[in-house]
Amino acid sequence: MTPNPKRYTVTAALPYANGPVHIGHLAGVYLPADIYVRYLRSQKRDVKFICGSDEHGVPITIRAKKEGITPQQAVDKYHTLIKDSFADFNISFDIYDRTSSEIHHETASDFFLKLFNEGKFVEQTTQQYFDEKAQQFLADRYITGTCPKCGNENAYGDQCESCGTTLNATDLINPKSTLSGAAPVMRETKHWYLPLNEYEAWLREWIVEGHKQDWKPNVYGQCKSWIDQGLQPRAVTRDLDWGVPVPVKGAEGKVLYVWFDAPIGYISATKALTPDWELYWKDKESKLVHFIGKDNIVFHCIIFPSMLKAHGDYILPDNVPANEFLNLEGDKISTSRNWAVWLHEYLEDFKGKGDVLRYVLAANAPETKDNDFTWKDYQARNNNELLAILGNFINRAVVLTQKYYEGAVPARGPLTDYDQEVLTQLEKYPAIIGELIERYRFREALSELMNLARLGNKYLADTEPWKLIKTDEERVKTIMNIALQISASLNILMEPFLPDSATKLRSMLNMALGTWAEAGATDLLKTGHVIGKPELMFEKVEDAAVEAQVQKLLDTKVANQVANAVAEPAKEDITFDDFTKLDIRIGTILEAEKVAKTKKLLKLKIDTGIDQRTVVSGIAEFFAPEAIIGQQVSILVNLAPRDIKGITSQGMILMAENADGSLAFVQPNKEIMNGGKVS
Ligand code: B3M
Ligand code: ZN
Repeated sequence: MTPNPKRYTVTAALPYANGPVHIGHLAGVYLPADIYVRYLRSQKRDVKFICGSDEHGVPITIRAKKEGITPQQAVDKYHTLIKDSFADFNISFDIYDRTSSEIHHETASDFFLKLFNEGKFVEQTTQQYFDEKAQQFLADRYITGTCPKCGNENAYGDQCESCGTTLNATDLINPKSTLSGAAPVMRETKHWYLPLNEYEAWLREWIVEGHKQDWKPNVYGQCKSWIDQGLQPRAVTRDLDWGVPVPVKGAEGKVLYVWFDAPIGYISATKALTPDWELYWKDKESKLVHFIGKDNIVFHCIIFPSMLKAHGDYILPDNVPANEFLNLEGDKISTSRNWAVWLHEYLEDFKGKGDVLRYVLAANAPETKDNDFTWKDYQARNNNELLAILGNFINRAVVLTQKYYEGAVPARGPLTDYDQEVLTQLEKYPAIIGELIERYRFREALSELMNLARLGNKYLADTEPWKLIKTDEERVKTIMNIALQISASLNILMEPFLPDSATKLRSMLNMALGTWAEAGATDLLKTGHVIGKPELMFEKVEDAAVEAQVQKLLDTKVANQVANAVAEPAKEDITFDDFTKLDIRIGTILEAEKVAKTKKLLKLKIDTGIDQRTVVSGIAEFFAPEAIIGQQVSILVNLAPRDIKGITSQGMILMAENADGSLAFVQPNKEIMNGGKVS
């Protein structure tokens, strides 16, 4: 491996402060970044872990408009929510800043000015879409239309989320303003462009030739295809009233494009963190790593590096280990459809189980392809892996040590070949896991960590100290010593993945957090050291808990169906006389029971005011018989009697049907006499 750099600057994409964060964010960006950083810290490397809220741009103004609040109120609300969620999941940023801060406005403004003064931008007056109804220029995100590449009818003016193509608003077929719905018109406006075409040759050399080996194939491939298609000048300013004002004359009413200012946010946040910030951004011996999701690749690999290059003072990213997307129960995670597991909601339902989600998301991380999160898998990984392998091993080691030696680590005697083999394997794990982490292969790293726990489990299962204690006490001392050494190493090696559980384990072992270099040692716990009391590291996740989560998602699906449902067109006209033939009355349900051997039918006895009669109705899936007795309903009383399952049904109850097929009674909104006419 290449020699270690002097220091690391690790950034995680700045989430838009326009909504809470969900498991897709965690799995794709923040968790891998956190594992990497915790590992580096354990290696005693000099690292700064930088993040914050992205508080500018159209995503914010759209959200604010939707909630009827100001953009400032929106970012204040979501910045706090997001920041707290990250803290709750132990994402260990050195700073979680925000781009509305003064330092950031100043830094972004200065950055722009330097490039402006050095003539690094081209100025262009172009025709841009303008909404005459709303009297404003339309940002790309305020325009939707049909994608020219794939035909998706809801593509945005900057990107088609269906096929991933980056677009210009003018590429869209049948553009529409999302502000007013109107078809936008063209108007003249002046903007500044970063001529990416001038950086093409350099980008080709730096990425296509320079990073073929060490960047992930998905990242490298996207970059190469961008560069191969030929780069165009890209506007870095916008007509918008929210953001960092363009700091030059004649630019009133214009702000920096959010993708120009946001990555500079990494620099401003570092400035806010430490007076030594320049070391982390300008010294060639610093290694800059950007953790992002795949939709941010072009901005971090092409545009931001070109900005840094144009500026001239800054280092470039050494790697951009972008992940693919995480789906949820087979469907794309979507904020607008509420198809997500929100981090703050998860912790309400699974108190103290942050590590379980970290584990499941890391074990199933979308590193090389899109992956799917399911609650069934969540339960299985908790019960069959965390609990049955890791938890079980630690528990046995600690409980038996307490039981046999009152917690004092016993001395090892002579080693068998098996003991020796286990210790040799133990010594290898820190390097195996560490190397995988350094290559951004967190899923495999975690699986190696579990293999170490498996090794411990198997060792105890093979040697059976609980049986041997009756016949060979000396031998048991050696076995337990070795089991404890494995536990102590596990503690160090699991900390990047499972920080809360590592803390618990440290109190069980009564030890301080060691460094990565100490892990794998065969005498991490000295003979005679007294360990602490056993605690349960993981609990079983019961069926009911995950079923409730699945139900929550099903409810969301129904709510979406209802929200998006389109009513059926009206039937053919009838005459008033036709209508008056229907004799509809209000009645009261007196009795209700299920019709035997059917799923859908209820037999009802109804007081119609005229008589008491029997009606068979297909509503059993939606109503429990006992729950509807006494309810008033509308009943068509002059429908000719029919035989249903051997019962004569006299009339029909009127029901209203929802988008998901569920039913409700058509009821009067105050009590009406039985027999009251409906007309
Ligand atoms: N806020 C996009 C996103 O949240 C954007 C990232 C900025 S990183 C400088 O996906
Ligand atoms: Zn498309």
